[in-house]
Amino acid sequence: MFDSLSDRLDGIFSRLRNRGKLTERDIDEVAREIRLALLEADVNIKVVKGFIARVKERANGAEVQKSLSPAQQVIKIVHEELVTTLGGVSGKLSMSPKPPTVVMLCGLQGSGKTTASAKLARLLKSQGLQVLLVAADLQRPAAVEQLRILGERLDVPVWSAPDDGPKDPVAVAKSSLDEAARLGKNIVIVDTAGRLQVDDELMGELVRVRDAVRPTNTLLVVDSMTGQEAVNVAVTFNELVGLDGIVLTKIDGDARGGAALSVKEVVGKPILFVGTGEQLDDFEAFHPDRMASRILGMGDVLTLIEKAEEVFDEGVAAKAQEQMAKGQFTLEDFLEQMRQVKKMGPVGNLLKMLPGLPAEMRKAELNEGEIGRIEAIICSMTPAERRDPALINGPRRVRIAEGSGTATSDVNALLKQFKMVQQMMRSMGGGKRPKLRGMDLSEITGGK
Ligand SMILES: Nc1nc2c(ncn2[C@@H]2O[C@H](COP(=O)(O)OP(=O)(O)OP(=O)(O)O)[C@@H](O)[C@H]2O)c(=O)[nH]1
Ligand SMILES: [Mg+2]
Repeated sequence: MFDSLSDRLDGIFSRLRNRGKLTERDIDEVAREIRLALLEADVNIKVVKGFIARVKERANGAEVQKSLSPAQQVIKIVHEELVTTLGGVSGKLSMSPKPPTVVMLCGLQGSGKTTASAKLARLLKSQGLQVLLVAADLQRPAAVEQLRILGERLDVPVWSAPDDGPKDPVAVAKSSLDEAARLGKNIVIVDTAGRLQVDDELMGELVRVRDAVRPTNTLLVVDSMTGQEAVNVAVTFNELVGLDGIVLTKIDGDARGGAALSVKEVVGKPILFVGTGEQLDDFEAFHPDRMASRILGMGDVLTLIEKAEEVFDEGVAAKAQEQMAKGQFTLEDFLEQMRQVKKMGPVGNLLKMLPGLPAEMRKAELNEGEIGRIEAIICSMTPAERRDPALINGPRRVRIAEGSGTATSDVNALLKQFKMVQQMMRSMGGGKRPKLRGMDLSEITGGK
């Protein structure tokens, strides 16, 4: 996700790391490189200009902290400005004081509206809400069926036009409110038709559907792969239909980041959710601070923990969090987590969020087989070795490799990887704050 931007920034910052004090010229140079990186990521030019001006001003300014190295200061500033650019604070769905809360999803054809409707239904249902899905896309013949299938998988009812009746999306939308009342649903999610181009007919229909259901939240679904163009679309939709927020989809692909980084500033509406894959649970509330950390390649411990908690044994998760905070994360905990992660199915997404993973590793898709290998290696260690990997000298490495049917280089790689994760966790858990929540960047980079 946003890999090329991450790599560029990583390169810029790693060159900075070896520097002592930064002169104004150094800062100019860094600013120029960041500017290029953002432009290449297809970020809106105005957004880039404002961003760079703020970074430069702050980096040259008086807010120099003695506790941070010059590179850390710049990274901290860039991180904070990224957070601001991404929207500052995490947005939320508005809940109607008088249920049902209606969420209408609109957007261009293929942007991911139907998928996002179902994913949102799943998320809200998992939070204990009673959801009704509404198939108000009567343009594409298979659209209703697509939503019906998704609803069935989620065990969420889908309201649609009668098979033999008139195909009127406004009527479907309107009657869905009665159906929600009848079924006692407190959330209504309306999936609407898309078009290839923003056209008057679509907008007219959308406005009529909107007026029929009076949404508590009108969300625009934006394909992040379309880059800055997506932002222009958002401006038009906002003018014509009125938006409350954005759902950014397909950020798991090789999107460059332009849409994510431009949309809040250009349209003035926050990103509320992101689609991170094709599966129904590949969907998250959007947190600007976490996204900024991910772009800067700092991993995303919070999302990882949150996601893990959905699936993890609560006991195991609580223990891991406690261990991390105390800086006592051992290979045994690592193994336990691996096993939990394995339970979660496709793991590439999750592992990429682990902090401290070098860029190349974040990119590598870890598959079940690799996890199996890691598991075999850890299982071939004695309990003492798992608790204290420093014990694992050359001969022990050979023994472990033999025991697990792997190569010594695999064992070495795992130990190195674990050590980095452990160091990262230590530097976050250290200090006075026992909790991971509320950490700031200086705590992440401070240990380095
Ligand atoms: N990788 C990935 N694919 C996604 C994501 N969201 C949607 N898709 C895929 O994008 C394609 C289009 O998704 P839909 O939900 O049908 O899009 P839509 O906006 O409803 O399309 P129309 O109704 O035809 O306008 C499907 O193949 C989805 O599986 C995502 O977050 N990541
Ligand atoms: Mg659709």
